[in-house]
Amino acid sequence: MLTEVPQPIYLKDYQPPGFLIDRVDLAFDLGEERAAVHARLTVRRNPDAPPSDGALCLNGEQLELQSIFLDGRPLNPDAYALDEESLQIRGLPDAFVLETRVHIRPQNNSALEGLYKSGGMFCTQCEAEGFRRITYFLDRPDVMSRFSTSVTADRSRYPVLLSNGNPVETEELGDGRHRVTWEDPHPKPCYLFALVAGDLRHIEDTYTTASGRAVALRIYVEPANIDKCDHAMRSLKKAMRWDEERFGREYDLDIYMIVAVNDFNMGAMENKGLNVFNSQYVLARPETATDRDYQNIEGVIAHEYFHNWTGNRITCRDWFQLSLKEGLTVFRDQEFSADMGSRGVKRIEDVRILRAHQFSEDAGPMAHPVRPASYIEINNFYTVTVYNKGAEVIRMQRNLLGAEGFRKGMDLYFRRHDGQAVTTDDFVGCMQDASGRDMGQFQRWYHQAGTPRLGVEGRYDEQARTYTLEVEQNCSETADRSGKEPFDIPLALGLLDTKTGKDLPLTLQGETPAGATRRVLELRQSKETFCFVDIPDRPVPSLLRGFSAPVKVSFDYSDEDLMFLMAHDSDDFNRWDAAQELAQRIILNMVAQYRDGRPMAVPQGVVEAFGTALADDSADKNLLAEVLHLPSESYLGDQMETVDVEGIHGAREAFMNCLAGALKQRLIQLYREHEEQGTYDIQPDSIGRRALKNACLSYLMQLEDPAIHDLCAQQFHRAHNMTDMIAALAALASTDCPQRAQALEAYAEQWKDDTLVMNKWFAVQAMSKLPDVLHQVKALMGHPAFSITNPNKVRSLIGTFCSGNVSGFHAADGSGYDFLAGRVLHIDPLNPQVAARLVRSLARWRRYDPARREMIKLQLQRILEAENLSRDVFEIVSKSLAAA
Ligand code: 7ML
Ligand code: ZN
Repeated sequence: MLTEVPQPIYLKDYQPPGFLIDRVDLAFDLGEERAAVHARLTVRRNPDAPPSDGALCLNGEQLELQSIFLDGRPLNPDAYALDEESLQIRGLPDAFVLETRVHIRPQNNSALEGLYKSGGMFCTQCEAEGFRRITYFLDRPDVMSRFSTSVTADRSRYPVLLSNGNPVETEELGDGRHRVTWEDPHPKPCYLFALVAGDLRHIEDTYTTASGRAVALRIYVEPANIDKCDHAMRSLKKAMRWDEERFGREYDLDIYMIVAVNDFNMGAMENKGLNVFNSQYVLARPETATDRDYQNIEGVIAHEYFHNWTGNRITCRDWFQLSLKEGLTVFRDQEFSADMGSRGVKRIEDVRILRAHQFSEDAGPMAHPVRPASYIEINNFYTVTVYNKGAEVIRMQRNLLGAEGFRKGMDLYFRRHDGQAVTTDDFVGCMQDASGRDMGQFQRWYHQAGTPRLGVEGRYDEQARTYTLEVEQNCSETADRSGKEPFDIPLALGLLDTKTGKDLPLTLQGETPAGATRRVLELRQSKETFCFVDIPDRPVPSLLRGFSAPVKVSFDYSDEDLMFLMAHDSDDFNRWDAAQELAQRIILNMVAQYRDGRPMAVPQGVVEAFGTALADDSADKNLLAEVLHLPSESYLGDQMETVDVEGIHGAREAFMNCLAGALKQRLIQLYREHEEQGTYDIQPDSIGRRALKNACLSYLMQLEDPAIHDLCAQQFHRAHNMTDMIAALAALASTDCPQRAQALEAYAEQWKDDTLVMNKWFAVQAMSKLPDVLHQVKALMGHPAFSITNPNKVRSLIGTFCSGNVSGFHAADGSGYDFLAGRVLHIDPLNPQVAARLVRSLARWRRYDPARREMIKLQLQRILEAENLSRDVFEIVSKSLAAA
């Protein structure tokens, strides 16, 4: 906790470690009051270290040192020094064995970093710097060691004792206690260490690798959840097969274990051979989990599995390189999900997240490059920029090198760096060496923050039958002040013939025609010109197909151009994007009309364009549901000079209302045609049917029509799956009708014993559009199913309200801001990571009107004045207040 002003750590100060730790032998003795940890470290000086004072400085926090031995002898007290964060030892030989024994208090660990208790079980979370709360160690990823771990605990309370690698010994100790010893043959950084002890059941399966080795697969859960593991197991096997087929990567141990825990700060963790998961990314049955949950589970299981190669075997040199493993692994899990379901829909979902969260991060006070240059608290850098923009930066390399060149680069990366701790420069170096393409300029994507904007102009020359595109790139200054030189940008595009709606063959001046209708142009200069020949008429350009780079594009499309693209573009993504752009444009116009006291109007042609989209019976239902899913209020706000909270809410509601009213009959028809039939499955077509039906329902529920309220309540009460149940409940929760309270009560009664299902109940109420939502949220904090120490509960109720419910949170009286600041101050001493995530909702205060700006600023100042603020919250709040 904060004693002086926390100081940043800089990438430029990186030094290799002075010592290496080849072996670690850990012995845990788990008790009800405390745990004793014995560590035996086999240490030697690092031959590649720069000259230093020769002292060994081990990280350690909140440890009670009991004893310390050097080469078997107690260490003289004046040979070492202890402070709050470290243990320093002087006068050491070149190689030695250091033994420490410490006590720690997992029962009191509410920060959920290091060793802690979740319900009745012990578990660990060590990334990024949690291992230093377990024992004294060089807690940095470039120190890789062979681990053995013995765990001793009461047998009846903790029948299952797990750690990384393979079990090598089991002992009954006679006094009601038992011990299991594990050995991990693969050297690893300590952030991949894991331990689990508890009363757990598991399901088991086997996987035979491409080379014919059998791997035991186990998923461990609390006994009550044993019937919710099958989907996770199927997902794991699919991920293992996919990584063999697509990347030639096989699993490398005899056993792979996943444990689901209820108290977890993040989504999951890739500990070697022993993944620990937030239970919401493991447990699913049709009655308890939505289609989205099923997809998330498949994606997160894959993500953690893929880390075995991209993260564990090849790891990060330091935490500035976090995107080396995270950007790459997100890219891999996105590709996997695209192959498992619909590629076009997956791309839309991923870009929606990137635009809504990463573009907004880049434009605010927390902007940072994919490879940051400094940080105060590394936990604050597990961001959409490092993860999702990092994945886009990988995808661009594939777009530039082609699938084959990229695969060669990946093969080289695995060959060259297996077993090492490396940098993002090393990764790009492999892409360059394998392809021969100069990637020097491309590196700027890693080092410069900010979202480039492409200003595109098109000129048609009737005489010459040429179409010339001028592309100018710009990137505004960001809060981190990383300079802005032109980026190396792959721009995929096509040109549509206005007569036929078909793609034209693309030939650049001076080329021989090759017939390609989609091309990737490479932009390197701040201004580039491309001249296409043999173009029969003024075409409509389809720019940035598939979102080939994480940039914003401006082109002077007319409404008619957008409707044309919406109807004809051969690129699924751009067809959807044209609809989004059109809806955004109309809604923002309506905001201006509303502000000026004019009536809000939706052009008839726009209603018809959406009607035409809905009329197409052959359309992919998932894609159609995405078209109906309008840009969110917060994304619309990002597009304005100053966010107009009431205007955006009013305009977006009015736009939906207008479509719902005009297209009512068709929406009802589509709803009826896609009602539940037969048994539930998660085939893309079934998911699409539900997505489309529930999108129709949410439009229809805008109409304040009692018959539709009944229809919605009926769907709720008859639903056999959670997708349909929660869609109906969410619509009711925002509607002032008699069916609302009834449904909410019935749900709570049915699901009061299922903690994950109750999280959805909190979230739909936190999203309510009704005026007393904050009052409800406050009341729900007193509900027996709520807990302020459980991150999932806090995110479902408080997080959903503060980041998902724009008009509720930004209520004009500032009550939402006061509420959030109070919760942050309450949670920070318990769990700084969770508090720091929540407080981000206040970070972009300068975007609002003067009255809101002042109120948010006061709350930020109130937080900053608190005593003992964590570094986590301090960094976000101080940067929010500082950036101009
Ligand atoms: C991203 C994770 C963390 C933080 C998981 C924690 C992880 C670090 C961990 C995509 C899919 C699933 C989880 C996450 C995520 C934020 C997000 N190493 O594996 O990256
Ligand atoms: Zn990850």
